[in-house]
Amino acid sequence: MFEFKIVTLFPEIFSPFENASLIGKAVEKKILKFTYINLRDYSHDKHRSVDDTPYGGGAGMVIKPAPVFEMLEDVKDSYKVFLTPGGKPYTQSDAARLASLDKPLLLFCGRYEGLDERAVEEFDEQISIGDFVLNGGEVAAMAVVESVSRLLDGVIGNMDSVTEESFSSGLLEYPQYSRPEIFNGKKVPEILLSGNHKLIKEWRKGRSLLKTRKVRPDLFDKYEMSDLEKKLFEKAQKEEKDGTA
Ligand code: 6GU
Repeated sequence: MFEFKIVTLFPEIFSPFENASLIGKAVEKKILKFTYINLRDYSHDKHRSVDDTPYGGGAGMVIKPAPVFEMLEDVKDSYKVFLTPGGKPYTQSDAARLASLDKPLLLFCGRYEGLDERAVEEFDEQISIGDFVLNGGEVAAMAVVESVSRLLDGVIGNMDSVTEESFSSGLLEYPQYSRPEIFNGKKVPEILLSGNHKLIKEWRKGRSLLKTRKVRPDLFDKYEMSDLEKKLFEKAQKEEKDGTA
């Protein structure tokens, strides 16, 4: 059983997420477990406050170190992640690494303008889910939970769909089609109807490379193409140019 310990001032945000779809089923099957920790339970003043104004001035409020240190005393068994836009950009390989942890994964959702640096230093790592700012770490925590969960045995029916998808290969996924064969005058690429699995696989690789270069040149530049892949990429480029794609 994989356990997520979520530290948040808003545990109610997670309830529909935890109960719906594949995550909900995985909880029922006891593959996943969620524990919620409300930082306010570690505040001792009458207003249950966990934040204060920043030293040096400036806008907003900062989460104080004391409740965080006290909370961390209760979760010494966990791998501790602080979710913050100031963290390291999260990738699929981080998801794979976290999914192989042999201890609970604690996700600390920041709120306000930040967290006292002395508390930040207590975490094993800091993660950001992208170059934009959220009001708090809760939505980021859900992104981490979902990306980690689906790599655990038994959460997703067909593990092939995990290994074939975008990023596990370093490329974006090829385009997919389903019935009908012609929709709004647009036809499904002929090759996909051929039943020739080798050619289909090659066509998909070509499209995958083409899409990655167009949408994510950063990923494309990092990817090392084999000789066959170079040919498939050139073929896809030509087909696109000729309008036979
Ligand atoms: Cl992890 N937290 C917040 N508040 N904003 C973010 C983020 C995290 N990742 C991207 N933006």
